[in-house]
Amino acid sequence: MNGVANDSNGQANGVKKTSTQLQIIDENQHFTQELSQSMKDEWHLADSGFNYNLVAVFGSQSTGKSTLLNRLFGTNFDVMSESARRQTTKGIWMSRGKDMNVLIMDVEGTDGRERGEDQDFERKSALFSMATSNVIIVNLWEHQVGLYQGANMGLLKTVFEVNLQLFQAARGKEKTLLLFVIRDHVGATPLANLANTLTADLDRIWQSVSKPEGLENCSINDYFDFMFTALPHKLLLPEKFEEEVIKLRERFVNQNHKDFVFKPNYSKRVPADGFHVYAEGIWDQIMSNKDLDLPTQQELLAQYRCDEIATVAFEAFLGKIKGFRQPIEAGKIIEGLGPQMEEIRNTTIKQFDKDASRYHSDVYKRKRNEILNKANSQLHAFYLGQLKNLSKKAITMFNSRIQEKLKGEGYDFAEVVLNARNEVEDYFKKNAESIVLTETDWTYDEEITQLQEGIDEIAAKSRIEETKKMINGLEKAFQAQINEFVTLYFKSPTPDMWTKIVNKFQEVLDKTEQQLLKKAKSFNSSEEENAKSVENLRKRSWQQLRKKIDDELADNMFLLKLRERFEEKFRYDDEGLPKVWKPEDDIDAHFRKSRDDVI
Ligand SMILES: Nc1nc2c(ncn2[C@@H]2O[C@H](COP(=O)(O)OP(=O)(O)OP(=O)(O)O)[C@@H](O)[C@H]2O)c(=O)[nH]1
Ligand SMILES: [Mg+2]
Repeated sequence: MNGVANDSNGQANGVKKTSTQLQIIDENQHFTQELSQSMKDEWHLADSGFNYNLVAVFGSQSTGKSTLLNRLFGTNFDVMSESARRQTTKGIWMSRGKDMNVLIMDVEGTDGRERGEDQDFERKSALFSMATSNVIIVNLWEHQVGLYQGANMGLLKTVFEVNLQLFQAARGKEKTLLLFVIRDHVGATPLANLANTLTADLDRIWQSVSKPEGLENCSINDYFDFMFTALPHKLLLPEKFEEEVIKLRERFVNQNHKDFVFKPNYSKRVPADGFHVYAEGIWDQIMSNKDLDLPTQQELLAQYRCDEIATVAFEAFLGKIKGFRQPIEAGKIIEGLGPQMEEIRNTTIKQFDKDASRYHSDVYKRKRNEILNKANSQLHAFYLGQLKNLSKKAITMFNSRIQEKLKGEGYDFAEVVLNARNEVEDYFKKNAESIVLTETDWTYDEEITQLQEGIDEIAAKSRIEETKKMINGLEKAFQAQINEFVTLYFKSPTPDMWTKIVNKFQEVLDKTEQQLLKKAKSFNSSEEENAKSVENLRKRSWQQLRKKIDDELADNMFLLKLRERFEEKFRYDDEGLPKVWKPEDDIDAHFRKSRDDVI
């Protein structure tokens, strides 16, 4: 009954697995969806990078393959019960060797399928095993050795052909180890002789394999290394069998063993965290009957995995930079933004490198560039935002610096502006430089130019205002002086009064002009500007003088003055004492005289 068998295999959703082994390819040639999870949670190999190996077993049906694997690696693959005597292993099973970073594949025995079904699955499983395994155990009975036409030989021919297809380009560089395990070795024929017979057969099979163009003369040793070993009958000599198995196990676990099986050039260079993707990709390719070449497969795997790794790293990156947006948009300047961005970006790249650097190096480098550029472009927005805020701050600083300095007296405008400009430009440059990340071509030349333009604008405005203020001050002082001397001259007019007024006016104007030119120097005013200022000053001072004189000569004012003078003459005597009128005085005559004097 199926139900019983399924229960013992822990079947769920059509996938057969127990806690430690997984049927990665089932009888219907479907690939499991659980490999990734098993790699992680059951076998704990997903993080082991290149530090794992893969062994597959080939051989005829019911030759004790599963039994051997279980003894060698401490696995729990199903074995045929003595009483049932029927095919046990279907499809391909996988498990992790006990206490070792080794994945074991128990492959369905050859000749297991009905006649007429051809060697379809045999070829497919051989392709799959060759593309993934470092070591292939070829399991055969002693009595099968030398049977050149035997079932095993057909399998080996398939293995060779398939291998040529896969590793053409890697000739001599990447190899696979074929470890022949001769079972039920009686001992009458020494192992060395059996090995020789097998080697001769292998050569003959190799000759019969049709080689691709250009590889007609290639040697079997370009692609394979061979090892031969023999085991006694497990049932008849159980202790001896166990002893030999323990010895054989050493070759898989002891790196210092002279026959240690896992040489570096047997590795298929698939990082453990990408194994499930790679294996499934290979199987898909085999199923769709497409030409399978490993370099392409490795590149595809690298693209897929590097993208996956990049996505995870980039999501973490986005989470970490989220906090920058709000303050920058609000116009704030983030302290230490440069080092913070650098740190976040480097952590992201490191996270990516950790897993992705094991993959196909061109793909990895390309993807690394991609994620670096993506990260940089995200950060660039913050860079520009911070520059903008820095520039605003620099302008504010400039403004308040000059306002502060211009409050006092006796400043040199040009010097005030220059000092403030240097200070804020230094401030901007220092802070801008601190947010330029390594491995970017970020610049802030344009921003500096804009800042300088902003400063120029403020300085120009301020210069105009300050010049105006300075000229106003001079004019006020000038006006005060005019008022003073004109009033004075008008109080006691004399015939040369007008000449005196004009002279005095010229004298004060000359002095004021000199003051103006002296002060204009600190405003960096041009000759043209100075000429214009002087002209204006002259024009306005004339106007002021005119106005003052007009005021003095205004009707009421003038009459008042005349009356004052008349009264002085008429009512007071020559000593300035009030006149005492006597009856004989000619008041009329006195009145006329006083009036004429005044007019
Ligand atoms: N003669 C002999 N029989 C063995 C040996 N090891 C195991 N057997 C028996 O051979 C039978 C098949 O063992 P399995 O380990 O299931 O063989 P298999 O090659 O995995 O079989 P399939 O998966 O069906 O192809 C079992 O009954 C074992 O007890 C051995 O060294 N010599
Ligand atoms: Mg089996």
